[in-house]
Amino acid sequence: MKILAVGDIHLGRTPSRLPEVLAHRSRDLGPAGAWERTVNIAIDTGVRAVLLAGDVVEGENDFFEAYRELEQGVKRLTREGIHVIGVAGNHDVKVLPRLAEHISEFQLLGKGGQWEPRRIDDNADSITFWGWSFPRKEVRESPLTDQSFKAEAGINLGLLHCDRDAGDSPYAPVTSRELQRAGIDGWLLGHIHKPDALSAASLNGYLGSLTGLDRSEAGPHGPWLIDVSQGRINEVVHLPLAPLRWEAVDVNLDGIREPVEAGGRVLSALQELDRQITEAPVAPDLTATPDAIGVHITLCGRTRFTMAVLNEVSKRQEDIVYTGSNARQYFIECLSADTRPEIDLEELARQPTPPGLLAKRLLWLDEPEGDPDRDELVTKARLRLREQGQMPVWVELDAGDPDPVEWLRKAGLRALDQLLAQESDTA
Ligand SMILES: [Mn+2]
Repeated sequence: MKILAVGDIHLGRTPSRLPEVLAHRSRDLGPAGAWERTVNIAIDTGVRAVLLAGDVVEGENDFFEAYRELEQGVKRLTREGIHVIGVAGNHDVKVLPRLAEHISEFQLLGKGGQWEPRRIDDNADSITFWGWSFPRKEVRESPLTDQSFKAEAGINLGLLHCDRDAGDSPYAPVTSRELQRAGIDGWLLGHIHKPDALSAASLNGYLGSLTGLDRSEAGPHGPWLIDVSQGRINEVVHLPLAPLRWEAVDVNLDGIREPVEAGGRVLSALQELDRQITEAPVAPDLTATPDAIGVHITLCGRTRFTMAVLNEVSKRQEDIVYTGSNARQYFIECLSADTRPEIDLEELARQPTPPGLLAKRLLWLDEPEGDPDRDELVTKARLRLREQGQMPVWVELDAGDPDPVEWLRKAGLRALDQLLAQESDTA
């Protein structure tokens, strides 16, 4: 018996930062498109049930859109005899139960924070799903405290939206230990969008968002195909079918002689990425690759053309920069630089010029902690960064203290680049 387990979908969310040329495909490239593909693959592979681990819907305001998308999928699945079973997460605590009232085929488990089992079986096997839904937006106590499962015959799996090992969290905090000691065969978890490495030997963890919602959710995303036979979990396969994927790529500019050469380097990096995506192992007979890739390019290596290349490449940010196999379209979602100057810092540091003084300070950064020059520079920077970080406009971000050494190095190298470019302009 096969089932398909789906993490956070967030219907209603549209992919941000799509380039102009892809804007008309925002539905198909976003959560709704990923859900449609999930339904297709569930039908094609003949699963018995599709499981939704909460945050199916982005929020209250997305009722109508979510209704349209969810209903369509649920109807198609149930027509094929496929169960659709879900729990509510913190995002859809109210909206998912309301949708369930209108889509009678959708089976919401664990309403009001009460654990509830649902058993499905075929001639040979049976699986019991134990589900718990968020009763309110914030739940500060573990849903597993005082909970014991009377495991049924066959396989027993938990379906839960929760914050694992996150301490004092308002989103149903649980510990790995609680999950392990629950006495069931596995856990299909929602909430954290980065998928765990699930396997037949260890089916206990986060399914990950169905599609990466922004560049912080890079890499393969999609549902998990789980095969149960002869009373055991036989196979667990991640199907990276999200139509849009985010990837980070380093483009090394070592040795380019003029800025236009960077174009070839970008292209080679994207070709290599496309090869990896195409060749990544997926279950046989299943096509599950993305249509579009939003790339975060970081320029690296030693070069004196960083600024020129940034300017040149950023002009292409609204275009498709490369079309890979299966007409897969690549666009540059974000561009940053972590390059080093071509020049010899040691030699430059001996010169009594502004670039020389800057080079000297960059070299101090490479010294170990305890070096007086290095420590003084870093301490000053830390204070200045903290001052900035406490300004009302940034406080909300709650991003913690940045690493002063990294900031100094990046800012210093960039300034050095510009200083040297000015010198060569006037020379
Ligand atoms: Mn979520």
